[in-house]
Amino acid sequence: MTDSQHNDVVVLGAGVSGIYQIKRLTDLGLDAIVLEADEDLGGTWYRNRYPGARFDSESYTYGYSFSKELLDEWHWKERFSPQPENLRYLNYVADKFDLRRHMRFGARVVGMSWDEEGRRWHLHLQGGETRTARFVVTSVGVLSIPALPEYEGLDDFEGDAFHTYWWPKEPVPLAGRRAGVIGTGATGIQVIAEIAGQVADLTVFQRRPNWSTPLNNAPISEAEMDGIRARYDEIFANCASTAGGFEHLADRRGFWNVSREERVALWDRLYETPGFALLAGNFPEIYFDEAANREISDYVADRIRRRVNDPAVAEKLIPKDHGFGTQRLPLETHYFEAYNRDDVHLVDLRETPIERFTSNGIQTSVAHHDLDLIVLATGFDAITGAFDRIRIRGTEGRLLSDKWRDGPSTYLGLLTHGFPNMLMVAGPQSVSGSTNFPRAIEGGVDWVTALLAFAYEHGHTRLEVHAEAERDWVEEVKRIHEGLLLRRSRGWFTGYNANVAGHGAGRVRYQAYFGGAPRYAQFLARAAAGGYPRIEKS
Ligand code: NA7
Repeated sequence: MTDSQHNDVVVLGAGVSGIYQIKRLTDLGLDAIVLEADEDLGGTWYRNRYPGARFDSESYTYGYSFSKELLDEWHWKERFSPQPENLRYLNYVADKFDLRRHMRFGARVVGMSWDEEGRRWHLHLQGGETRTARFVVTSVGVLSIPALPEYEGLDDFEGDAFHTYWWPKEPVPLAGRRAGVIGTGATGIQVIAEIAGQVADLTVFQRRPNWSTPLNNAPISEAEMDGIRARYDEIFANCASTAGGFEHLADRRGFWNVSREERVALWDRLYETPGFALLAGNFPEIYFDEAANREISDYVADRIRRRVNDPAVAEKLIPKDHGFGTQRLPLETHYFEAYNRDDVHLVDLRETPIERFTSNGIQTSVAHHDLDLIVLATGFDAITGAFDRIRIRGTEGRLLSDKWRDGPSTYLGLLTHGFPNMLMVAGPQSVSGSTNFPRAIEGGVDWVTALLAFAYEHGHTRLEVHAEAERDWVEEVKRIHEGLLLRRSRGWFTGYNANVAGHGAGRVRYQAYFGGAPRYAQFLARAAAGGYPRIEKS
């Protein structure tokens, strides 16, 4: 045991949000430190090194907006930048602003308990070290706890097997190998499209297909980048004005006010437009009107049929259990064409389930698939998983994981009653999980920073949100959720992952706020106005 060290603020996690949070706190002159469990910074972009990992957000909408100098210096090389470049970017930011000196790596916080008398948090690190902090800001990520499937014999497999999140730093040989991919979410779809043709043979084990539309990636030349730099103010203003935090503007003509031909003309154009165009540039009715949603779903299904040669395979790739845009939409590059290759095979796990892993492959109910490499793209214990991994004890010794057993309960995703002085950036029930991540976390970090500045200015050493304010927010989260077709979907947005105990049982966890970025920003502004009236301060 080493002696306890104290800071004004401890930030948990050095990913996209932790990096910006420490910048703002140290600019304020607070004594703040980031504790990061990994051996370096970057979070999602440090971890996810699997082939094909890249942004689905336009790169220039993903970068930080806080520094004009940074915006002027950085050249995004591709419209949707790949993982190695994204990690370089985050390192560049940390080095440019000299933030590493405020970060400690290999520092995993496993417990945190509130000391009412001392008005501080006691933090317990793996290895026995303890520290204290007046305030703790969690920036632990929404997709930072991978979920492994519970197949029999998982450990018997003697080839290489990796969850995509834990993909090794050293290159994994692909040429000449027989690969299997389990999972067809955003990650699986990126991996499959990337390694098809690189490996000798690829078998995709699909439980449920996802809707997916073309990414339409392209390089960004120097001249284009100059144009983007000149437009940054407009780009960020556009992002702030749209529900998803992207530049794509929804079509407000009214789904039923235009003819079917006009709708299809729009969709034809959006299908060829980069990024989430077909999702975010569409008629808002597709999110809540069943008939509208059916029509766009049929349109995207036809697109899939046109791209996949074998009609039986095409049908298996078309979701039948959820409509377009009601789960997180994966974006793809020649994904559907991969299935036209002789060396790519689709196994439908609903027809022929996996029975077990063997020493040299996967046994389904009808066949054994010989494999050298298995890619587990099986998703995450999303949004609340990272909180559950820390034993967080609030007032009266109550555990946060007990409070949130049936789903999180927060005020704006930023605070939770009974856990004073704990602030969450990208917390559950914020828009961070449901919109363009950096755009959302900048708003969250700025809000948290302003609250802390307010507290220090007024000499407050204890901040706790009123229970009633939290109830009101949870009601808002539920009300928005229930008005959308996504309420019936089974993706991580709504808290489902059958690999996480209790999260696949058909019970919705209101984990994210789907009211959109502008509405959320209004709530943030109102919450701060008049000196944070719904937060008890002393
Ligand atoms: P997702 O979107 O949660 O996808 C996980 C996929 O893995 C999904 O297709 C699952 O099928 C499948 N899965 C999970 N467990 C199993 C088992 N046991 N057997 C077969 N298939 C399984 O995670 P991603 O990593 O793709 O994406 C997460 C986010 O990262 C993404 O949205 C981006 O924001 C970045 P299911 O649908 O449950 O039937």
